[in-house]
Amino acid sequence: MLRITLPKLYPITDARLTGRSHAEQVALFSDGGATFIQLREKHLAPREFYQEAETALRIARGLGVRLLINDRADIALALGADGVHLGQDDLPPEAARRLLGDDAIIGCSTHNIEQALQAARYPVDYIAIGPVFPTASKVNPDPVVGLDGLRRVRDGIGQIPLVAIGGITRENAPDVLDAGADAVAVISALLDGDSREITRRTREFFGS
Ligand code: TZP
Ligand code: MG
Repeated sequence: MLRITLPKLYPITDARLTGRSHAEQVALFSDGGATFIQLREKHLAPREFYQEAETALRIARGLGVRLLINDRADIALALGADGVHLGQDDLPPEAARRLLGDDAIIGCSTHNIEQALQAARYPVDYIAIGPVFPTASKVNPDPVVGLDGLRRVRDGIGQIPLVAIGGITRENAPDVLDAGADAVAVISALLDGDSREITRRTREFFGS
């Protein structure tokens, strides 16, 4: 496992929301200052996602961006991506660690304190908790955990980097960071408007 320091903003791609390729979204997020990005694709067949991710990874490498693949440790391994973000129904983190090795970044998505405490016993580099607030970007989201739930997770998992996700905006991000998140993962608050707008929204999360 790596000891990673997460940047405060962790943008996630969504091709349906924007109609833009994952590669283009990576370039726009990077223009806005992002250095750590997740490719999230819930609709394409694995082969098509693999091909899109290959292009996106080439762009990311040229920009000095670390790129994680949502759900698919196999695609992360085949591409040599920086890591994988695993949900509760994906490969167990120990199995993904065996596949990807010690240098890969493995994140684990959790939706309540019990899952977060369990994830803290796995070989993961960060834990994500959410939805912190209501979200429209996920099908059948779990109940919102709120800032109190986030604080409980922060207190429970020790030093493991914590990513908050779900309904996070530029306006509520400071409260989320105050509640103990090391980073905020964001989809819809970034992927709104034309390409200049996406870059501007990304930059604004960094406070400039
Ligand atoms: N997991 C929990 S909430 C969520 C995921 C993937 C969606 C976050 O998207 P948004 O648009 O930033 O609320
Ligand atoms: Mg998943």
